Amino acid sequence: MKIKKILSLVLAGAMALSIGCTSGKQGGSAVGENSGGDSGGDKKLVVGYAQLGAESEWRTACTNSIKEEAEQRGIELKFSDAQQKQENQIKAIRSFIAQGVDVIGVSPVVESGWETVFKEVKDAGIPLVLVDRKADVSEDLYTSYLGSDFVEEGRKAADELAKLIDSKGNIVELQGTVGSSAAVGRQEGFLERLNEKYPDIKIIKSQTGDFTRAKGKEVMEAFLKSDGENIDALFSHNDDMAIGAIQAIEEYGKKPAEDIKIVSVDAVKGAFEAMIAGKLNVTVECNPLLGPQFFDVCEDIVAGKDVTKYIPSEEGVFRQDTAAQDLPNRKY
Ligand code: GZL
Repeated sequence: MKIKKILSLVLAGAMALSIGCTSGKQGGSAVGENSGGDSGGDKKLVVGYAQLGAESEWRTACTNSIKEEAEQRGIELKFSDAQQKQENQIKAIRSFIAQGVDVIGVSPVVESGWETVFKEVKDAGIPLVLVDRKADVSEDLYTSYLGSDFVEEGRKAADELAKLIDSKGNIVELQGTVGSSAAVGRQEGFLERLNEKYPDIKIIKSQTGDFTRAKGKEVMEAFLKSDGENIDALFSHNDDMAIGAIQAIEEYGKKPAEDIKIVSVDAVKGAFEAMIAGKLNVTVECNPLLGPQFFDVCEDIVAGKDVTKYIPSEEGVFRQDTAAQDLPNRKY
């Protein structure tokens, strides 16, 4: 066992050396260090954060919240952007182990494939915090999960869509990243509510747009090509894909939010701008401003305090009729 542990640390050290380092605010695609901590002074908290990518407005807001909060608290943040590739997140986590950080945070890009590396984190005696997205691992491999109830977000979206189409009609669905807890949960909640309450709403097409505007537009174009005259509404797992779909609907010659009703998730600024322009009907909030909660958990763990296993985010629903008065109050 001892040999194994030494070997895994040597391997992790080698990984750390093999990963290029970029520093500063952007994070780059490798392990970087922002200017969170100053050079001297007493031992400061050192946190490694394996972010999954920069695919959406929501993700950018989440990253900014993490970096700004670390800066404000004088925490040394080692940050990596995996560009939506799980292997890059795993490399970053191994690098954090080799650097001996105090706590590791990760937003798992997909739910599966984490058991081995999370065991390495545990063997290294480093607490692990799941942020935003969940991982399919046993609970003893992470200290805490903080993020949204994606299933509830899906339920809310179904109720909002039903109101817009009088509980009947054909809809298309733009799913998020395949295998991600956000997409899995939102689809689960949406279907559960349809089966429970809305038998006359039919999903005629459903496909992933990987949470990006470009892919959302591309998939919506395909939906319109095959079923354009038969679509009453769109459920999009995030605002970025919905904004891409809005462009596709307009280019097709229909009015978004009128001819085709649209409900999406996140409540980023772009969604409020689309609602004010009359092109989006509803967005279900999913709070990305997780920096303060995340570093509260990190500090509590290091101070030896008990932390709860699941820390849910508080979230609402925002509609077209109040978008103009809501927008000035939005923080992301
Ligand atoms: C949700 C988050 C999702 C957002 C998308 O917590 O994981 O990923 O809904 C983002 O915008 O890409």
